[in-house]
Amino acid sequence: DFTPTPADRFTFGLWTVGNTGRDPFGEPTRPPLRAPYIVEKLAGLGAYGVNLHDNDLVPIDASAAERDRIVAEFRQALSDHGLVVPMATTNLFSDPAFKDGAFTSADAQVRAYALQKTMRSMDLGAELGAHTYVFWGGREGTEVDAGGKLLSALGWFRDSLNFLAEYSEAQGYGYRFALEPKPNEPRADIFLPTVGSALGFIGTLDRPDLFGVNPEFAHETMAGLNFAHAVAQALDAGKLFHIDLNDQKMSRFDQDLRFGSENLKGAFTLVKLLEDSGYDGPLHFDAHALRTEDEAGVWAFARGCMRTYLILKDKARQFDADPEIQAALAEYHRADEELAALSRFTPENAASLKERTFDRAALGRRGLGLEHLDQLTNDLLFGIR
Ligand code: GCO
Ligand code: MN
Ligand code: MN
Ligand code: MN
Repeated sequence: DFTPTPADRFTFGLWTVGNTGRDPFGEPTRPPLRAPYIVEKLAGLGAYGVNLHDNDLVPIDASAAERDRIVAEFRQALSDHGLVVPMATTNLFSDPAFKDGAFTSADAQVRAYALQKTMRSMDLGAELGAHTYVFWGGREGTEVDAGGKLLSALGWFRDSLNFLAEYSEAQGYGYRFALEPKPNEPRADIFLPTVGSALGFIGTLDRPDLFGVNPEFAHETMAGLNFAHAVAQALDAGKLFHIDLNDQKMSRFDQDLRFGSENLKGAFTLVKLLEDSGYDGPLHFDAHALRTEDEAGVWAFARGCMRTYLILKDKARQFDADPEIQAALAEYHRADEELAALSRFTPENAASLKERTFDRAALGRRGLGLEHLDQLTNDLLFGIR
């Protein structure tokens, strides 16, 4: 009946269900929720885990004693309700000190402070049992490119990530790091704006094996890109370390909509891709309830994210079992053993392929049946198959 259990690996951030509905134009519409209460509620809904930024839990100016008390209370709630913390991350965007970036600030003091804050946050994450550490560089970008940091910024970013990877190894934390790209918001132009950019950058790090990506549905969509294609590229590279699920209208402000609420077919494609790929990491919802909602609406939002995923997962199973859909797929994919063999390079194969005759006109005439297949997919999603 599409009720989630921890085996489904659904996670939420403290900042997601804890979102108070504040936006650039308006005050909060909901009171803040305490972290232990969020843990209790998420566990009750069947989630697997909860993720956090350092300051979602511990205020930036907390004393050491306060920090320890807050963390102890949170750990107690986790163990009482059986929730885990698979991922942790740093808030390097809220404090005014980070207004021009953290690792890519033009100010060496800010860059060093960002390293210090991240090391402390990594300590916290490790204490809570996190194995994945996310870097979302929300403030790592520019409005004024006359500031001249384009060539330096990526180097500063690289040095910081190299430092933090060494720190993790030296401490024995064993983190896997996931870079989360976003094209804009809050900065006009954020560095490493897409999954492809992040994958390219990872190859320039000292320990590329420790780094992967945390793609987000909304972020590629804001850039006008196809999210499933980006995820497929990350999977192909063995770099899908984490994923942020939500929804978004193209080319708009960052909406963080309930998963599947806007682009249902895109969500289906994604779920099918994830399930087919064997991805076994957490399925994290980085989204929040609409500003119009009260607390009941927040839990309706959280239930809806998980329910939609499970329904689409079931649709993916139906898709694979549907004879008419499978026949359409078999029509579309035409394999040829002999040509496959010939396409493995040897000088003889190359010579033979160069001489081969192809019926180009017939290739061009062949209909692929994709209109039919797509409508079958729609019918399946409409629930009439
Ligand atoms: C956003 C981002 C963030 C990050 C978070 C964890 O658009 O605000 O998606 O929510 O995911 O900071 O890294
Ligand atoms: Mn986002
Ligand atoms: Mn967002
Ligand atoms: Mn995110």
